[in-house]
Amino acid sequence: MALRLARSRLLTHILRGKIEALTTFDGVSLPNLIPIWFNSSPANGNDTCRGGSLSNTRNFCSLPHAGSVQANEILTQDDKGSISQVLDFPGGKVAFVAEMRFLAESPKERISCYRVLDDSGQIVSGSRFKEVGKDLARKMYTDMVTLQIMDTIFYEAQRQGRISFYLTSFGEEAINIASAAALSLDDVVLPQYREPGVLLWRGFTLQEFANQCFGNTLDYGKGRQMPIHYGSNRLNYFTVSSPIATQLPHAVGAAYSLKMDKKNACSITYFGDGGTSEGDFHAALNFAAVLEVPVIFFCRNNGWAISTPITDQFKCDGVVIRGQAYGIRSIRVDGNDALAVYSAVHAAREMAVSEGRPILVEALTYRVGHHSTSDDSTKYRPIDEIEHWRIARDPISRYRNWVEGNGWWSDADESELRSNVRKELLQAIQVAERLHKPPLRDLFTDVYDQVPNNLRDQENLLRQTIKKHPADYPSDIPL
Ligand SMILES: Cc1ncc(C[n+]2csc(CCOP(=O)(O)OP(=O)(O)O)c2C)c(N)n1
Ligand SMILES: [Mg+2]
Repeated sequence: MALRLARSRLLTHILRGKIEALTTFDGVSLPNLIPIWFNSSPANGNDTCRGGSLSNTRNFCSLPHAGSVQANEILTQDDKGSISQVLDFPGGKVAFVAEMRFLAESPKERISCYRVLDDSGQIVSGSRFKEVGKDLARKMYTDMVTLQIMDTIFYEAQRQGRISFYLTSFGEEAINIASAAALSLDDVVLPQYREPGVLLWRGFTLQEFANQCFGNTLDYGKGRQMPIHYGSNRLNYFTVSSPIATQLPHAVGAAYSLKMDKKNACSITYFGDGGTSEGDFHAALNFAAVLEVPVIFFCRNNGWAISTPITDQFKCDGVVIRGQAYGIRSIRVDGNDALAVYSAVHAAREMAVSEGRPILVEALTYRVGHHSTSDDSTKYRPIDEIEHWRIARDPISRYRNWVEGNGWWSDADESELRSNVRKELLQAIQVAERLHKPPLRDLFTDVYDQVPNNLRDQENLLRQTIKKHPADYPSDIPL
């Protein structure tokens, strides 16, 4: 290959005069002027073209022989007038260099993190952000507190054995509410499971949350999902996906459909740091970049995937850096700063919708609660670490300081809000608990238009078993 390059350099010098007359040097390539062979020998007819995705690129892979990759080398002239060699390669020109240079495994400095509010809730001087007026600010604060109270009470209800499972968003209230506030209702949400605040923001009532957690007749999923697997057609919110990262490719598909229908909307998908270890994360980012679809990938990097810390999960600088690798515009943001999250998602949405492009947002935060009610996180992480984030980095009190500083919130507002939400939620739980469960038959419907024989057989078997052991059958599920 070195020989071929040297020979082609000689050739280019000979042809320089002619080339300069023909080349505009402003990005116009000269496809067939100075072809060179590189990469592999054309002699081996069995070789396949490297990189299947390139095989349909004309002039690049010399099909049907597919023995080598043919590239076109052209001349260009830099600002100082010296001649350098560049390769006109699909995706843009690549400069040749004499020096053998490996890309470093990581940049010298970690990618910085955008924030608007400092730890005490003061605006950081020089910060640029999207203005939040009084009504919006109060609603954001109200919903952050509501989410926290909802988590506390449902968590207790699980501990009392009234619901089977629960999962809190403690510490991630700003991510939930501020990102939701920056979206439009037409935007399609594909959540993981730690984002009920997005649904709350969109108008899901405490009664609707309670109906789902208790799996009663008013639960939209008809009691067939575990608690916290909320979903709402009305609010453009896909049902929560617990198999990690499956929602990411779905979000790309949803965005592609929005693009084809020329809708003024995007899709947004939420996922944790753990989700980035799934193949679906990589496939989704790549598809989104190549298809140029309006999707926001919102990663809640909360440091832990159940008991796996991020240091056991990836070696690179978090998640944001991977956006660039896939050709996606990306930002890292302080996930405990509601104003920063709001501004970043607002800007991300603008770009996604108006330019038809994917955006990756990595929010740095911390999962203050246990992973779920099936977990005890003190077994694998220091209590000091949890307490530091719970107290010193709490997103709600930080944001409250800012809202209060503007004169938009008071102690009286605070106690009224807390007592109202508590009352409303306890009432919702009582109602939800008293309602019947969906009938047994619902277990077998809604997947197929006609219930197939194998499911009918299962239903019959179940009914026979219940007849044999009536005492073991829960009395609140109608037969
Ligand atoms: C495909 C798959 N693998 C494993 C699990 C078990 N699992 C449930 S939650 C979870 C951790 C996910 O962590 P992360 O994505 O960081 O979200 P977080 O819980 O921190 O919000 C795992 C491994 C699963 N649900 N699905
Ligand atoms: Mg996590």
